[in-house]
Amino acid sequence: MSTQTIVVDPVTRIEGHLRIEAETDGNVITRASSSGTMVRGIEIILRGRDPRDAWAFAQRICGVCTLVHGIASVRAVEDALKYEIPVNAQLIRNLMIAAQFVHDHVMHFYHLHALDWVDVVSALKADPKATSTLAQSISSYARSSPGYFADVQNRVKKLVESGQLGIFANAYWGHPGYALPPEANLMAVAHYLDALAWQRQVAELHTIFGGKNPHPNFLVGGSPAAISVHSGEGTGSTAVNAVGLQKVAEIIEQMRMFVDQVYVPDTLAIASFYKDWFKKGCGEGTGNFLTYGDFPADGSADLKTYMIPRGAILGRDLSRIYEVDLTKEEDIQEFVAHSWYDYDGGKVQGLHPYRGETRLAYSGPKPPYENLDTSASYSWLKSPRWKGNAMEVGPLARVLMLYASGHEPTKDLANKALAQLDLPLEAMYSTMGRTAARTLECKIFADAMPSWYEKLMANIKAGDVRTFNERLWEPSSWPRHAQGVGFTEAPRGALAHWIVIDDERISNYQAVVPSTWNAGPRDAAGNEGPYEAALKGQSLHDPKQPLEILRTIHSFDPCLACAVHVVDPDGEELIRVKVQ
Ligand code: NFE
Ligand code: MG
Repeated sequence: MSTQTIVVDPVTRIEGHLRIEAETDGNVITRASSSGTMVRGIEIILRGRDPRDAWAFAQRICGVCTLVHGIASVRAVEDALKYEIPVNAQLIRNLMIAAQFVHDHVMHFYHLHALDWVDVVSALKADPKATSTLAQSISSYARSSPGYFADVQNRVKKLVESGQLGIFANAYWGHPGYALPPEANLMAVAHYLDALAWQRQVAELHTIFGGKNPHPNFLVGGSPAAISVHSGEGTGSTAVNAVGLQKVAEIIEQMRMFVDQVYVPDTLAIASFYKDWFKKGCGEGTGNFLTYGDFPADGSADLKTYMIPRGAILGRDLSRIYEVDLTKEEDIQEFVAHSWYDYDGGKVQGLHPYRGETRLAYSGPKPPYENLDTSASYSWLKSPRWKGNAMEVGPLARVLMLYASGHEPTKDLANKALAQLDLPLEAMYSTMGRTAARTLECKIFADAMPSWYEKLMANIKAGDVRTFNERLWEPSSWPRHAQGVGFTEAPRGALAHWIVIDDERISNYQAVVPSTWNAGPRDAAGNEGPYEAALKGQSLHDPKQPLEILRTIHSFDPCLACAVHVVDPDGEELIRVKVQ
């Protein structure tokens, strides 16, 4: 058998810069390596600042998961300063986080992942009338007439004839791995375009509660906009009024309509043509899953009230959920054995984020180069581990955690979807399982939004319009030293920020991000990260057109902008904090 190394660099239709190297024996991947090739410098500028401002900087880590770093940041400060928030603020945060999920997941499916499964060029061969019949057989979505699909087809035809494919450029069109009939391809392309318009409208939910999107505003201790149902619309009023609240209800309905009538049926339809991608050996990661939890039922910090539970699953064993403690020194650690960093105590140890160090040690190849030296360091990502295990975070982890903990809506939806596709639960441990889990949780979170909205409205009607806790807003009342962790479930998985505050200022700040968990390199013990594990054993139809690599990597929805750490170009130590 011939061996070779396939390089995909940059992986496109993601956020940030990712390189995949896959060593193959014949057409089968025997060893894969995931490398974050970009550096950023946000965490460092947080040092010395007022902790109440941290969210505004941290949020700029990424423009895709546009609010999650803001949420993690304000929660970290609130945890450090023992700062409770009013129930209305929690409900508003739930709505904003859920809106981020729905927006982000739909965009990922259509705009970043769909073209791995949908052949745009084949859509030109579709019969618009047959496409309409197909669309109407799977959904009641209004935009499904033959004329509508003929219109879309003409638009795509013009693009292809112009030779400038624009948003559809650069894919392996015509690859035999594409299995959809032309009509299904045309339907999906139409929904790709619809999703573009839809996402622009629904992003407005963030602007109502947070002033803008991307990067809505936040506030340590609550929600930034006051609620005043009687305040007027337009200039001079920054409060959320009755018109804004009514708009929120409409957006929730718009979100649910698109998820129910477009995203869910499209996922099921596409998945039914790609059942091979549910099989063992097709994209399973490490078999270990981690969630931090999110969506508190009320203002309390009691994890038992959270809709998404916290926990760890090891080795696919859903009968046992391990407890996860974000503050325990030995539980969550980041390793740098194969990262372009060093630690004060050497490269082999792991450090808990409260003691995290970010210290450049670049000894990689200088461009132009052929290959990474994967026996040494090969990524700007660290390798986070939970009790030494490489954990997958994200939609699949959450759906399994909800399923394993007996969440009825999840069990019901998952069982129905699997029955429709005639697949066992084990099929979820795969590339298509991960993609289907994203759709499934999107529906679960969208469906939960009306109950949070109704609670908020009931509080307002009962006269409780409190959105902010003013206690502790005076820094002189803070303890001299405090530390805390703020966590959330971001679209790509468990996210936490750890903050250390000394004398009213930030003395250390560490973010361990979902894509770092999933895309990180091997650790000191040689354990692969989830991307690396997921690619191993995959066979490629044509190593020159590694569509299969894109399918599996995209199923994780990579965001390398989030995942990389901070460097100082002079190689100086940037952050060192001693635990008390
Ligand atoms: Ni930049 Fe992010 C999400 C975070 S990624 S997209 O979701 O946090 O790892
Ligand atoms: Mg970090």
